[in-house]
Amino acid sequence: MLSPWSSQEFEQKLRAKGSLYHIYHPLHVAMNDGKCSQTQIQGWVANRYYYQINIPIKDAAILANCDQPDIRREWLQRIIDHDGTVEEGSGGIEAWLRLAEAVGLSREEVIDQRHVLPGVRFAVDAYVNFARRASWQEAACSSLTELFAPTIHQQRLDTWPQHYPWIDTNGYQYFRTRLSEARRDVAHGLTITLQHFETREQQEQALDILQFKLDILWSMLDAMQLAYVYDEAPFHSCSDTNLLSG
Ligand code: AHQ
Repeated sequence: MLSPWSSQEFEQKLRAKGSLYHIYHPLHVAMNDGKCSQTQIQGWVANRYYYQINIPIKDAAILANCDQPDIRREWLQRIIDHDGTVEEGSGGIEAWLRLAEAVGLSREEVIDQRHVLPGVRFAVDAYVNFARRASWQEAACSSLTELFAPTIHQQRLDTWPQHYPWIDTNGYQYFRTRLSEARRDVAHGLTITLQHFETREQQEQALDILQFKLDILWSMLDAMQLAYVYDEAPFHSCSDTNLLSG
């Protein structure tokens, strides 16, 4: 029977998963090296919209599973961060639509999800469905990929303006806002995780949950890489005649 890691060791193991974060995915590397075309940036923004609109749904699933008012009170802020308040144009989803317009997409073509790739949809839906059936503590643990998120948001703010001067800088508000929101969210998610997963077996399960979420983020970019970099979107190799033969 293996003894549990200390809190410090457990946190270190969680942070070490950062080596597998999607900041190292070739599409993100190309993006931050200025190697992406406008179409590739637009594809990423339109597909990530599906992730953004599902975060509040995921967080609402966590609230629904959580029986502790003090945890719910704090977790509720995440939904407000994305859905905004009655104030016109507030919230992360609105900010993401401003990013969409800043890269040359229309609100309509993003909101109607016409560009969302099957692989992106499946990965995001897997995250929401996990949060629905897992315990609220397990779902809180899965949000800890945000341990690594401030770096990726900062990297976009540091590199995109000079690489992509055609992007209206008003679109970057989302990344700026997430710098502080992610840090606040992570502090809460980490406290829950370090306290809940006590035995060594539970701590190992927490690492597996974090790996599951890293897989989700990586798989989303794999679908986009195939479609927008290799020009091999789903069904690209099917000929129209296949459809005619019925
Ligand atoms: O914009 C992001 C965001 O609002 C969230 C919520 C959080 C969660 O609950 O899983 N994760 C997350 C992430 C956001 N942006 C991603 C990016 O690369 O811009 C990173 C992603 C994450 O690391 O999980």
